[in-house]
Amino acid sequence: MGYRILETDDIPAYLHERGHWADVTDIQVREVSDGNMNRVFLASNADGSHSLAVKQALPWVRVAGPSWPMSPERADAEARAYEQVARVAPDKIPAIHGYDADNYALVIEDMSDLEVLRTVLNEGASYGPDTSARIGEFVAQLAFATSDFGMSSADRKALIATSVSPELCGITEDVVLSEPYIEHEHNHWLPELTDLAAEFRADARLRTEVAELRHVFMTSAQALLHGDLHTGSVMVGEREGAPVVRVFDPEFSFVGPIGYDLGLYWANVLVSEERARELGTLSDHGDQLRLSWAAFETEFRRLWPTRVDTFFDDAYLDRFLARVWTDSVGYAGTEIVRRIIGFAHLTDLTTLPDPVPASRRALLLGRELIVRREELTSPEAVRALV
Ligand code: SR1
Ligand code: MG
Repeated sequence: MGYRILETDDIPAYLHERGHWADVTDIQVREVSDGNMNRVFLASNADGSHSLAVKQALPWVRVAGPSWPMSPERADAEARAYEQVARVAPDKIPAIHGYDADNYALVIEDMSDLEVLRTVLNEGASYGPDTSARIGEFVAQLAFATSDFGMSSADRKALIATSVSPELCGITEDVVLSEPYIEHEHNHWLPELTDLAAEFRADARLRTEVAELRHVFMTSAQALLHGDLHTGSVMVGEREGAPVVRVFDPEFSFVGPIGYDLGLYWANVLVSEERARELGTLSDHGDQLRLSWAAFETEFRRLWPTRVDTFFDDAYLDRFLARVWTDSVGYAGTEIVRRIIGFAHLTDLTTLPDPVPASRRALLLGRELIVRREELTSPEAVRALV
């Protein structure tokens, strides 16, 4: 049977047919779609002993509707990415119960006992000691395993070929890495930011720096990325008394520059900090960039002796990590900017009683991160700007 868009009422029979649910008289389903792109349903039985999530890609961008068509094949990229992460960091993603390529639907672990990191932070809670370190490790483990250090050159070529994702990369090249710096119908901003939006569009230096980051995004094939690693792609909580961090939604996955994953996380951390500053709820925000970088670097260096190609020497590792750092700082800047004057905004700012001061501060920080990334060589240097 071909592709059909699933509705809430279809889920019981769907899960039964796919072998995930025995008793369809004991199932409750609700739609919990939240992100920009897809539909998500949660199914559970009456006593809560069995529950699953179904995520289906629609043939359009969910929040825009059919006027913005988008191939549902993005779900194939997501399923492939989960397969790669499951090899090296299975503890940091949800359990995957199955992928239905005909319907572009993933059946995954129900994580409704956990919370989206952005929601936790928006409510004024802290990150806790583990979250950013786990994210840094996640990026290092996925990146190392899928780089030329973790795979043979031939296997890498095959991975690059199977991970090509032109449509989703096209979204990023447009909505993140160009549209905010030109006139575009997708862009919108608070009226009080019109002066800065115009200033950014007229800033030739800024445009050239973004052009470079965009070109690196288009041409660098360092490792398989998550591709959209913002705080809405991370679930956190506790299970059996231990902290749990799960990264999900890797539909933007492709082989690209590692700094794009770290940079996206850092941008969302920095924007969340501006929200907390505005509300007077600052806690451990200021340490998260450093913690995630330290965990990334430590894990990457720990894996380095296992590299498959020892022509890459220790001095090259230092140079490589320095390049990843600089790219990350730049991509953090582009992610901040696009979330304020581009298409997709962040609830961190939009739900503030007065979003203007924090948005202005974040925009200016974003520009600094982009244009001064080569001189910002440490977490402390970035802190000094914040
Ligand atoms: C048209 S999609 C806009 C954004 O939503 C996704 O979550 C990605 O962040 C993308 O850039
Ligand atoms: Mg997403």
